[in-house]
Amino acid sequence: MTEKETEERSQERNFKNPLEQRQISFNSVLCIGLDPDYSKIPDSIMGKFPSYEMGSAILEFNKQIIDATNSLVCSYKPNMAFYEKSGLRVLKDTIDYIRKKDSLISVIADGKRADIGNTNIPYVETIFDYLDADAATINPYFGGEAIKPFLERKDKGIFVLCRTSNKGAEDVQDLIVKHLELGEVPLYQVVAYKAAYEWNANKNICLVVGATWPKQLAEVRKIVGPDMTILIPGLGKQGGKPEDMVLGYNSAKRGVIGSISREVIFAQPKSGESYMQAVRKEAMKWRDAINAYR
Ligand code: OMP
Repeated sequence: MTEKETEERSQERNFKNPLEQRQISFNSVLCIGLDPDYSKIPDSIMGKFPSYEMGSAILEFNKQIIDATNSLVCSYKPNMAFYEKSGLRVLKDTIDYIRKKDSLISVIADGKRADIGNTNIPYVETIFDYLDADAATINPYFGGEAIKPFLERKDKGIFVLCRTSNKGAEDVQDLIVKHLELGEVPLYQVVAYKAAYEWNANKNICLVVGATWPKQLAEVRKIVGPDMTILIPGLGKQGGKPEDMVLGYNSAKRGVIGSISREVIFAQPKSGESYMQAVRKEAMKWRDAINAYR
C-alpha cells in the first residue's frame, strides 16, 4: 500500500472505534479463537470432504462456528498456526466471511510476529493487506525497532505479548531487571511500560496478558493506565476464569478482550443437541459469565 492509501484507510477504519462500538452495542467483550485443529473437526463436517481437501473442511468448520457465534462476540482471533499447513487462503476466506456478517467485528491475526526489517515486510503485508486483519499479535523480544513496521499501520491494533498465559511464562518474563522509572521489576512490567510510554506514538498498541495470571494483570493495568486495551487469552482449557479478568478492566468496565478457543469451538454436544448448538451455548455461557463480573 502507498502512504496515501494507508492514511486514507486509517481514516476509514481504525481498530479501537469499531471494537468499542461493537463491545457496547452487543454487550460483549468475548473473543472466540478460531483455532481449527484439523483432528478435532466434527465428523458431520469431515464426512463432506475428502482428506486432500483439508482447507475446505477447515473453512466450512469456521463458517459454521461464525454463524453460530457472531452475535455473541466483539472479535475473532484466528491463530495463524492452524492455517499454515492448509494455506493462508483458508484464513483469508474466513476473514471475508466475518466481514460479511458485521464489519464491526474485529479480527486479530494471532501470529506473534516481529523480526528484522526485511522479514517484517512480508509479515506486515500478509496480515494487513492480503488477509485484511484489523490487528496482529506481536512478540516484543526483538525490541521497539522490530515492531515499528507494524505500529506504522496506524489503523491497526498491535497486540504486544506482555505476560503470556502459559506456566513457563515466568522463565523469562519474570526475570528481575533494573529500570530507571520502575526500579527493580520483572521484565514483563518493563514491556508494559515501554509499550505504553515509549513505543505508542500512534496510540495503536494493545497488550496481551493471560487470564491465568490475575495479579500480573492488575500490575499491568496499573502501569499502562485506563486507555490501553488488554487481550486476555487463557480462559477455559488453560484454567482462566471470568473473575480472573476483573483486575484488567478499566473504570468503564471495559478495556479488555477475553479470548477463548478450544473450550468453545470444540464444545461437547449433549444428547439431542447439534454440534453447533453446543458451540453457541458454550459461547453464550462465557459471554454471560464474563458480563456477570462487569
Ligand atoms: P485456548 O487455550 O484453546 O483457549 O487457546 C488459546 C489461544 O490464545 C491460542 O491460540 C494461543 O496461542 C493464544 N494465546 C495464549 O494461549 N496465551 C497467550 O499468552 C497469548 C496468546 C495469544 O497471543 O493469543
